[in-house]
Amino acid sequence: MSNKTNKKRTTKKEVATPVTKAKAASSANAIKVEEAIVDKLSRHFGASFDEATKDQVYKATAITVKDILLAKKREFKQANNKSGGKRVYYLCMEFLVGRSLKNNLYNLGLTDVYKKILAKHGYDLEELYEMEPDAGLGNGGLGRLAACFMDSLASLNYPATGFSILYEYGLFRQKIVEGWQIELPDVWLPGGEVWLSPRTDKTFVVKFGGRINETWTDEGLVTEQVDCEEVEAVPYDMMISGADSKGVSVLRVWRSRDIDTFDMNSFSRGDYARATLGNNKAELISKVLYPRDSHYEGKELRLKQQYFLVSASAQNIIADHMKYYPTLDNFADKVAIHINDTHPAMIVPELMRIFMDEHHYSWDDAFAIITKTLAYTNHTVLAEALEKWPEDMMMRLLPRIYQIIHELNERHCKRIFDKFSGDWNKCAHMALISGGLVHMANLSIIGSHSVNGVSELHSEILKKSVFKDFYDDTPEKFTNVTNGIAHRRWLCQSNPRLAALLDKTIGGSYKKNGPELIKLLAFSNDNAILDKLTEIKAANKKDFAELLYHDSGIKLNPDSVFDVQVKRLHEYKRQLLNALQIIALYLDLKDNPNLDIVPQTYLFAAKAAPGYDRAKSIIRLIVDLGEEIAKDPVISKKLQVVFLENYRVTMAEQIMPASDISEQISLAGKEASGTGNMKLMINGAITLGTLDGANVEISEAVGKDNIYIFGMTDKEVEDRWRDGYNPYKYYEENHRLKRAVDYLKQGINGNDFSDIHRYLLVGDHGIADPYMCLADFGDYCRARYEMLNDYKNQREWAKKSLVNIASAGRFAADTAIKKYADEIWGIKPIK
Ligand code: 26Q
Repeated sequence: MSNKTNKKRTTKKEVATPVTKAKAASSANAIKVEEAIVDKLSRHFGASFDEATKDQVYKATAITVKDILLAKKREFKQANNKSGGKRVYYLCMEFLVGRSLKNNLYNLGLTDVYKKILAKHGYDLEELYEMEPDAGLGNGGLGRLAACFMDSLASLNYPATGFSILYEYGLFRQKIVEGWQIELPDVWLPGGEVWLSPRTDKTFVVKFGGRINETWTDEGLVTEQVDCEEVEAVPYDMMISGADSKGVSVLRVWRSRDIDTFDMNSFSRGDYARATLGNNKAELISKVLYPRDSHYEGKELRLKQQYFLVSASAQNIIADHMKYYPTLDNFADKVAIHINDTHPAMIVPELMRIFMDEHHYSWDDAFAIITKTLAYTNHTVLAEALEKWPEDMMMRLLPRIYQIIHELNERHCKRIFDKFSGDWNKCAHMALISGGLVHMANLSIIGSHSVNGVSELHSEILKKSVFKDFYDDTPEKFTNVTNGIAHRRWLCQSNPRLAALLDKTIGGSYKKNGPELIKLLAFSNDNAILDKLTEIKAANKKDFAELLYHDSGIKLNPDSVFDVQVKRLHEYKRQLLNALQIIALYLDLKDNPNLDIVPQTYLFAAKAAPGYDRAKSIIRLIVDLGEEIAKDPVISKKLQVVFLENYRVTMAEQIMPASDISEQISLAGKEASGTGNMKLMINGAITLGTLDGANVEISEAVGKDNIYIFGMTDKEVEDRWRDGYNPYKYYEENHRLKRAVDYLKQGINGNDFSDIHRYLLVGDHGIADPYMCLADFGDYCRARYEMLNDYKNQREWAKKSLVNIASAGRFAADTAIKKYADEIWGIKPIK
């Protein structure tokens, strides 16, 4: 900018206009920010910009952003206090936050300010982003959903706190060695800690084990837990800014600490090792995230983690309430608490304990208030994922919680028995305790006023089958809230080229109002825009190919179609079905290398739970298949299969914008919702999928010409089971399928996969082909064939892509959050 313009800007007349005011504010901002970074560098690292390392500059920058967030949060909290409104507390064992610097700068509208200042000192902001490790405090969909919700809550100005655990190690880092997944610890704190503010003044004590003492005093019955292990819960706050809003969400994560860190007796005896032993025991609770999803495992430490989260959070919520009100009578008017999946279900008995033992409420009064406060979301229908904890473990570890659950069960079973005239079957299904196990989903339902699934289909399945008896009992509790994604992160930040095109065509209002993306439909016959979409996708694919080459030396052909299946590895998600289809194509090409096909690149990324052998051998199959194909100089020009190591939020942000085909091929009725399907859709990928989870709603939104649906419906799946499923029949009937399955036995890349062959045809420790890959194979190939044929017409393809982008607005997390706020939590935005 010339001096002349600068001078002009300072004339009296112009200073008064809003535009120049904003500019002046922004340069004042810039000066403040620059000073702040210099100050942080000096105070934290004793360095100047010139002397500091890149890591130090990242940290100093992050700390200045944290300071801005703190100030913003303080103002937001004051406004909330003034309004006396209700607040939501979102309890979840997982928050898969990913990186924070880019998201917070974007949401604060400060990206350009920081970019300029850092450039002035020779730093590229994009490069600084790369210094930040992902906060991987979650397994997958559940944890990422919680993180997206924090973003929306802040952006819509809802007062919200997320509660979780500060795992020292997040989800393991995945390495692939000779086709096998190896798990390495995820050490994220050294770079991630800058986002956490310790609140050592706000600790709570969580009790495990011991005995329950009941004594009658003048004030009535006093219940105490004695001879128990006491663990201190220390809160750390992570702030998440809303976009273009006053709101900041607080994610409060608890770290466990031994109260008695030092054993003086041992020390005096000279046993120094034993003197500090206690330390490690309590700290174990927040040491590591359990890497299992979709499969429950009754490990004692996990139960301790769950109660640790629940108890610290419940005490915190009640203490906060009592700071402002003299009573808990109005608790449900001021507080909404969300149970995200059953993992925090012990909040029900924990609140009962605090209400009765500490605030002397009667059972009935406590229960009435608590159920009005709590709401529960279910995220799975898989039987093996439903949590059931051994009764004796709970009795020993959490004696008071067990007593309360026992009493809840007695009262609940009696009521059901009376209501359904002695129907024992119903009682057995709905009991909180049966067969020596505590059923956490049943506990969550009876403790909540609202129960929801995460897609329309899933919520229907809950009512019709998984929770049918509860639905018959209290139909008014059941509802649906379809999942959503933080579209500002998954579209605006990860795909800046597409965001710029949208800004130009439909304006920027979709950022605050996702459904406005629908305005893009007006351009569906505009060839210039369609060509631009094709160009953007090509540029994104090229970027991704370069990044991958730089990071791992793998070369992709950006002119091929990028077919993407990225998600956790699970049998029900059917990565194996995709692999079988690739094998069939590979064998076709071996027969006829001149086959006229669109060149195809299959990109897989998935972590398998460490003990999940079947999932691990499917990874190995995909890796070996990729290597085998790569050895063939002719076929590899048309077909490439790549398994990307260590899938995580940051990788997802890079891959979504570069995808053409979105594989959403779970067996119908198994995927609760899926959210990767939404992220791919909003980036213009077209879904190849079954009528499962939110795919059903995606299909309704885009119309049948803009999605490729195949396979059985959930109803057909049920019928097929009932009639007796026989995978052998499909194997015999479909020549390509038979060849592909038999090829597993022949050896791929020198490795034998007859275990998978057996699994599909005769059943390896169980029924054959339990997720019906063989039944859906034929229709999958049919849909894929049509899809690839349509891909050849790039204009038509771009049009489908445009319709997908335009229709993705209803899957913005903001939409889901508004529904939770209005219909479930009863909270209002702060003015
Ligand atoms: C339970 C007990 C012990 C140890 C671990 C667990 C555990 C941990 C994580 C059980 C399940 C999970 C995660 C489940 C999950 O991510 N579910 C996904 O949730 C998404 C958000 O609603 C949906 O989109 C997916 O369909 C669903 O699979």
